[in-house]
Amino acid sequence: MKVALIGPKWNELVNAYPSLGLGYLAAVAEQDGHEVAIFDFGLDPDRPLEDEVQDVIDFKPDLVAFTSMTTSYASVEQSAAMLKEALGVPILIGGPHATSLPNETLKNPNIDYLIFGEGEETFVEFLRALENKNDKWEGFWGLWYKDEEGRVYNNPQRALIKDLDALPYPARHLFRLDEYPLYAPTGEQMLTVLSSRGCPYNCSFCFKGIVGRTYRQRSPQNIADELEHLMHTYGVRNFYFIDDLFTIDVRRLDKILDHFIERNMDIRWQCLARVDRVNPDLLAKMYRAGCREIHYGIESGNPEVLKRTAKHINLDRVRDAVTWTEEVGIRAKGYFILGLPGDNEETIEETIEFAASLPLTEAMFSIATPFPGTQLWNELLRRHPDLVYNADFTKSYYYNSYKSSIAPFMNVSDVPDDVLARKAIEARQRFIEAKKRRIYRESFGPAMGDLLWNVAQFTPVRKVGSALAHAGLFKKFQRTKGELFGSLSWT
Ligand code: B12
Ligand code: SF4
Repeated sequence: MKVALIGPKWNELVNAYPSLGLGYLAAVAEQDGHEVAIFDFGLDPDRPLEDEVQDVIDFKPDLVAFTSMTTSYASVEQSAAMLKEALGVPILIGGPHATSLPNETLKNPNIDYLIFGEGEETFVEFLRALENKNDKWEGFWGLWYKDEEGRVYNNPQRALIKDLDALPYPARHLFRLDEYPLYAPTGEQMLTVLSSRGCPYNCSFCFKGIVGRTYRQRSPQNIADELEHLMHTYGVRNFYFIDDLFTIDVRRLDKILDHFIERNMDIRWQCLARVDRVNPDLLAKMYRAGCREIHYGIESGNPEVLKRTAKHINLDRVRDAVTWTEEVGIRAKGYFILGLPGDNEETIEETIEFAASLPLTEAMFSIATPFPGTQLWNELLRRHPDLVYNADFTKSYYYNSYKSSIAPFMNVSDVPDDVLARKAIEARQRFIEAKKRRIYRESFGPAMGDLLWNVAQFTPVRKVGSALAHAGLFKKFQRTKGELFGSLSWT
């Protein structure tokens, strides 16, 4: 069968990395003998949807299959209507949005089938069944479908995949890999990798419906083999582990690091981690194995608000983890959420101050958005029982450019919308200022650092200082100037 897998558009934002979900689905379908093409409409936000759709029509697929997050679902609806009219073939959907709102999704007349949760096994069986003209879908685990009157039927949910090593590597050859704007700080290309699935925690803002709470992991050998394969195939040596929890199983991680070190893999990588799942020894070894950046979910600087996220971390541990990370030479990036339940102007101020006080290389401030299927969504429903899902979630993107105006979407805090939007922009500016000031203090000592910082607030003075620093006149300053100009210690 000819299968078109589609990643939808995401407003005016670029899909910065290929969907590994689509990559895994394509890989298992190819392994089963199907001809697969991946169309990532989100790679070029400015390209008209009509042109994207025409590419799919020209491919002449027997099946069109969409992935979708809630933020990009409105674009799926548009594309599905165009493709149904032009091709008349079955249309299937899977991914976080379909799994969080399956009934609502299947109400769309152009969407015929829905695969719930983790997709590989159901997808392969579905393709086989479709090819064999089987249309008895009752008892087909993981599949939702409709009858001719449009009534929706659901089958039992399929169990999570146990042996992740048994999956083929994602079919990266089907993406236009060179065009994704994902780079290491050195400007070199970076690829994403998934070494585990699932997370046992249940934070209030996080959607857990796909990979679930059971932590499943690939073997260290299998992960190191994939990286070597990527190095040889694409000439890439920078990697981003997008696992929810890369560091949760310290024994497994230790073995992964051994592979990287013993195989002499000249790689650089970054990962996501919880602050309570790192320690100084582990971080030092991670550095030796090529780790150069860790992203921590810190969420709030107010203990009560943080507690309500059910993240189960505390501010002391945050400070320790970030400090240890920076001390071993790994860049630390912090993710913060403004406008959580319990947030008021004071607690938001605490979050901004806390972020500014940490030795982070980077900080990202998002505005809380209650996605369907999360605890935040349930909290919103409790407050507004009549609330219905509204495809306007498209507008909820908060990877704000900080230039365009941002508006909170379904605000769950006690802070007015306009204040929240203003604070999100202000938070980033204040973080950057605080970081620069910290570097002055570290380079010249507290008193001299403060003095120079104050003087440097005058633009002409700052320009001269910058030029002198570049010329190597301030030896101590030279040591850290990379950080001021954004290129710290990746090599
Ligand atoms: C990497 C990532 C991103 C990347 C996207 C890369 C990409 N192109 O996919 C970036 C950074 C751009 C991103 C952005 C956002 N993300 Co994000 N992201 C992730 C993350 C961490 C990993 C995704 C992944 O690769 N998972 C592993 C693969 C194997 O799983 P999968 O993609 O879900 O695919 C499997 C199944 O869903 C299913 N499936 C998926 N598609 C299809 C299609 C068919 C036809 C079938 C049969 C099956 C199927 O089968 C796949 C294989 O098992 C997940 C968290 C997570 N644990 O998944 C969040 C997650 C997907 N993101 C989320 C959110 C909220 C966002 C943002 C809204 C955040 C924001 N700040 O704006 C944006 C929206 C982007 C958009 N395009 O609309 C939520 C989604 C919630 C929702 N209801 O939509 C998640 C689940 C995080 C969470 N736990 O809450 N994200
Ligand atoms: S935010 Fe992170 S730790 Fe919390 S449930 Fe989601 S993946 Fe797990």
